[in-house]
Amino acid sequence: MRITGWRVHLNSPGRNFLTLELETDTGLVGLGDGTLNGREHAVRAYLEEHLLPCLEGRDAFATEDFWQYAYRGAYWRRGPVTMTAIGAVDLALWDLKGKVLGVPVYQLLGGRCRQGVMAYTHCHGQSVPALIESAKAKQAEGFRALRLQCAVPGLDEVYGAPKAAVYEPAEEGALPKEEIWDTAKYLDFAPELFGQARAALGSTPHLLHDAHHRLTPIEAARLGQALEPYRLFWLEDAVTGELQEAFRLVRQHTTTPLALGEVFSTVFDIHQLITNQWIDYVRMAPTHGGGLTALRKIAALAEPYHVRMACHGPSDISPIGLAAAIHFGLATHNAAIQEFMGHPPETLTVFKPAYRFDNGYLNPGEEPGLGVAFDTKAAAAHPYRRAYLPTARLEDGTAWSW
Ligand code: EZ4
Ligand code: CO
Repeated sequence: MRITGWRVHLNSPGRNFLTLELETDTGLVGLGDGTLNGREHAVRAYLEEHLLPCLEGRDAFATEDFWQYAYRGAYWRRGPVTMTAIGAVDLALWDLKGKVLGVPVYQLLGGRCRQGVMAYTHCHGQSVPALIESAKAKQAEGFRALRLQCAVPGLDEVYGAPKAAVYEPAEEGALPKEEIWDTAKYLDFAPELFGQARAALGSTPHLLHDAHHRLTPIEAARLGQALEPYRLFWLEDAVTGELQEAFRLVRQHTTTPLALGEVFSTVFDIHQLITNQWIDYVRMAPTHGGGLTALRKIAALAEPYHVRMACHGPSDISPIGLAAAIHFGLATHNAAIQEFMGHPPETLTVFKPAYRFDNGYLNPGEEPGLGVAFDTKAAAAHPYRRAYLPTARLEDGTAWSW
């Protein structure tokens, strides 16, 4: 099976997605996800101008050789744009391998090692009672694991708790929105929030929380300690991950499990965190971490250290990327949980996934390949619209991490 051509689609069915179609001499087409929220054109250009022209005529079965060629051959290594472009091709190649062999991708990755991949979903509210109501509604849909994000008293709008009914981080508009952040207000409120939530929801559901890169290590340590009585499944992105050894300090002070890595691109962003056992969960997704080829190796490194995989799965990973994560989660022994926000109805008029959520678990389905159909005509009806993720500033105007 040889690669004969490609098409890159940048569309906005509900939100922006970058989708790769890789054509072969068999007539089969492989699908990859290259969506990098707010930076879609950078990946598109990387694919169209730099990576795809090198693939004409290559063996589409040679996933490992492709990955090594694309990574080593770039000379300029790593980074989210490069690794998302490599990931898009890698996913399309795994999709093709499954399609030509007639098996779902999870069978190529080692086969099923659990009945389904436990999903967690997003719950948010402008007040604690509203948040608890949202959590109960998600429990009624079958979710056993809930990410709780709440408005912080005294702050206008914070990450994960939008005033709008639907959480969609990227906003269309001329320039990125600026949110005002105050760590002291947040740290005072977060333990109270989880105290009330645990009391209202009982001991059964797994509760998760995302601090979204806003704390210093000592602040994260304090938060982790304060949340210990409420038995979180994890505290995510407590500190930005650029400095891996920052987590040594957090780890020394708290038994709250720690998750990190949705913005990471390669194993070199996370290897010290894994081998020092400074975190418990790796949040890298196939889409942004260089594809399934790369993620399998990270999982293999993490396994003996008791670190587990938990792929990022917001709406800004397309159903193709999410399907890859679900196949990976089903076949990887040290995969723990999968983020599952779902996608807006408009998105699902273009992408038709075979994966299903049922009674708290995700299954990828038995379609050959990744199991997602992509309707190019329907996609073309939704042209790309520039959108940005927000930014953050402290109350005195200091630029901060969003
Ligand atoms: O803010 O994907 O855990 N999930 C998250 C996401 C991110 C968005 C950014 O594009 O943190 O909601
Ligand atoms: Co996150």
